[in-house]
Amino acid sequence: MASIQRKRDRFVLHWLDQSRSHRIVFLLELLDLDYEVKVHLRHPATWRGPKELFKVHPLGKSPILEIFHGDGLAPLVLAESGFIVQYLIRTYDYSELLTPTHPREKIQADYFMHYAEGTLQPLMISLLINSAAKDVAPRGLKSLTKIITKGLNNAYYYHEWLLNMDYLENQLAKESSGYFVGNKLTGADIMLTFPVYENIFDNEVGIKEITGMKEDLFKKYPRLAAWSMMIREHPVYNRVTEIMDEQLQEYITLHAKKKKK
Ligand SMILES: N[C@@H](CCC(=O)N[C@@H](CS)C(=O)NCC(=O)O)C(=O)O
Repeated sequence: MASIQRKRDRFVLHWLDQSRSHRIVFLLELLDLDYEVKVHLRHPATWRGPKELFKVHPLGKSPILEIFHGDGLAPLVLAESGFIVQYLIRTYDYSELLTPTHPREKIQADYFMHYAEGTLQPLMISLLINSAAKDVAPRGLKSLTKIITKGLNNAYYYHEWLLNMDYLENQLAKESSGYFVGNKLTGADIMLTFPVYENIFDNEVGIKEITGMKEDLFKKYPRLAAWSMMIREHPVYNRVTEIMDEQLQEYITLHAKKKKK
């Protein structure tokens, strides 16, 4: 009975361009759920999200997922990617498409869903902020800022990032299936699409710039590279990229027309 009711649930995803929210569309498509995407755009200069996001959640971040249960009540509003992914898989993965069968693998998949935002992503953000510090430093202090932030990165963040890259490469070697947990795509892979595929392997020039890494990423981490290519070529991931490119274009055209009026 409960699952029949859940099948009627409708979802509204607050999606921001070039953000973590892409992986939620990937999951909604994989689970074949009845969803709609509300497009939000970053401010071109500050790169921050728009104030409309604050109307949906007090932190004004994306992704935010609204779940309508068709009972006339206010929607359930979920934030935090890892939590959203875990909740959607636990509640709506009726055919266990993304749910590991072995209890230990379920725990391991849950761990990686938290690890992606709890450990890996903050390191990436710190590296990014340090590399951007010189751009906001006053003229005359740019070189000094660069020396200081490079020092911080080499003493901590870059070292930690390398430790995490080795950890993830070894995890893929241990599983030997091409996936992070067990022998199929799970929430772990979905959560890692953003930091590993989007931020690193689909951004080779950018990641070299923010980390200062000289080696060839694809040679140093062949398993992570192969996993990233598997994500890039995944038919549903591809479809989601096409859907979102289209929606983004529609949104831009509509807003350009509104501005002209
Ligand atoms: N840990 C949160 C982070 C959310 C977050 O920082 N989202 C970014 C997009 S990737 C955002 O909304 N940035 C816009 C802003 O901070 O103004 C999650 O995983 O959902």
